[in-house]
Amino acid sequence: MPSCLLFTLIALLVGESSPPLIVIDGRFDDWDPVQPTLIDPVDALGETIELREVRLASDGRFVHLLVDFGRTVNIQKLDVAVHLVLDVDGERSTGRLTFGLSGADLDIILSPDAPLGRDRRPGGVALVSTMPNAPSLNPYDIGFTFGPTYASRRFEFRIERGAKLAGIPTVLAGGRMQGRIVCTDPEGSIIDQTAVFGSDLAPLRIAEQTATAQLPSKIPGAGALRLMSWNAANGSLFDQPEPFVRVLAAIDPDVIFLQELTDRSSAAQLQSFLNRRLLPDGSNQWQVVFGAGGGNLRCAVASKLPLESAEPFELLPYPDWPQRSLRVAGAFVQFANKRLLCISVHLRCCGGIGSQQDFIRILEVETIREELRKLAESGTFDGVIVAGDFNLVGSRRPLNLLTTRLDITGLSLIEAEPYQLDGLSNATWSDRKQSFVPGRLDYLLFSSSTLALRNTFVLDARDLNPDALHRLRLRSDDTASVSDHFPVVAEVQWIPSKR
Ligand SMILES: [Ca+2]
Ligand SMILES: [Ca+2]
Ligand SMILES: [Ca+2]
Repeated sequence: MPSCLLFTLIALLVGESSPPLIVIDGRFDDWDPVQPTLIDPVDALGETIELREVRLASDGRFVHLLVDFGRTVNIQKLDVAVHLVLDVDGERSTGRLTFGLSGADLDIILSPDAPLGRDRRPGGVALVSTMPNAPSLNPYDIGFTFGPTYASRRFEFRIERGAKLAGIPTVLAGGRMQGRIVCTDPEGSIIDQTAVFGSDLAPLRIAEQTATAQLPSKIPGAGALRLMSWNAANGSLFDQPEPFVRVLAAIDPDVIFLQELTDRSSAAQLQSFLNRRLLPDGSNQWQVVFGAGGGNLRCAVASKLPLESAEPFELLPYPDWPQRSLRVAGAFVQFANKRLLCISVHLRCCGGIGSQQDFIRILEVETIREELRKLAESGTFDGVIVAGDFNLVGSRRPLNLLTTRLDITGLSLIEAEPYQLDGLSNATWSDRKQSFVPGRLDYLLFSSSTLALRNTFVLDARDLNPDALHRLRLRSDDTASVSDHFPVVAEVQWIPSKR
């Protein structure tokens, strides 16, 4: 056999046996090996959405789509609706003709229209059966998720294969599917639509779905610092303490950045809680800085290392809005003979790109940046961590302002890129009772000139294998049951200064 033919055969075999590993993280380099399924023409001039390129990739567990929407948008916050119409079994005999796709079984609606009688669009994602009088469905039932969570022109989507839903063939379980993407305005008129596309699917492999991950062990010694940021779900830390305590004990952080404590709590209460629950020897090492501002939602920084309040972040009013203050807390942590400035933040919730809420997030970040600049000029610290709930559901600008555009001499922040321990996504938020699907809201930024990032991950305890859960005395629903956010963990070390 000529060697070139042999190589072609090997390449074909390798290509077939190992579909590309698509990770839902809002980065698209994993799609490089995947050819476009179709390219839709530029034919929706002046509209919110201009459907362009679609790619599709399947593996034994998932079907993934990469869609170019032609404009920078938040796909759960559109003023039009996008229908991902699916014939989940590639059979015309099941389902029914929907938006010109015969045999369609499911319609995944991004930014669904307002319910009858209301004018407000709920936002998020709806999953609808094409069959009449079908029971209502939840997009979490088909593991539907996408990235990025912030505004983008392209989005990657994931659908889990094998879901059994009433009245619908088992979702994407066979060797073939068809789909069509259709965009409609509030009157139901079609703004843009792709051609019908079909695809053969990789063989289904969903037999063994047990979690396999370990919790990364802590770097030993006093030279590394383990940080953890967690949105405590409107004070449920104190209302439902057991799962929180088990998670805190398992992660064993040296510094905790908390958000969504309430104005009914205090530094003394949190300090006593951590010492009593995490240090049964009565050694009282935990100290707490509790944000004085932020109305009824408060941030805090806690550490077992020497801690003092970073005064400018105690109460940080909005510029030109002095009666309201940011949800923030800041503390200097003494670590390996240096001072680390730790800032816990909770930016304004909700609102897509260009919304008032997005404007407020940008204003909040500019305010924090200005205080950082002033502190950096006075030279009272050696490194910075900014961590918390950025609520990045509009533009990416709040993050950009603290990272690439941080124009402070000697101080540049970069984002840690933690993934869930199953390696499948970087989502930090999930709540099937809401209309929004899992996404990344939480970020941890560090000053890269003085700090080295050694390890970072998002903990969804459902990813841990049974042995790890047992050893850590964790339950698999401990993170998901107490908060809609997952803890974000990172370990840092000082970079030795060159002399
Ligand atoms: Ca990706
Ligand atoms: Ca188009
Ligand atoms: Ca069908």
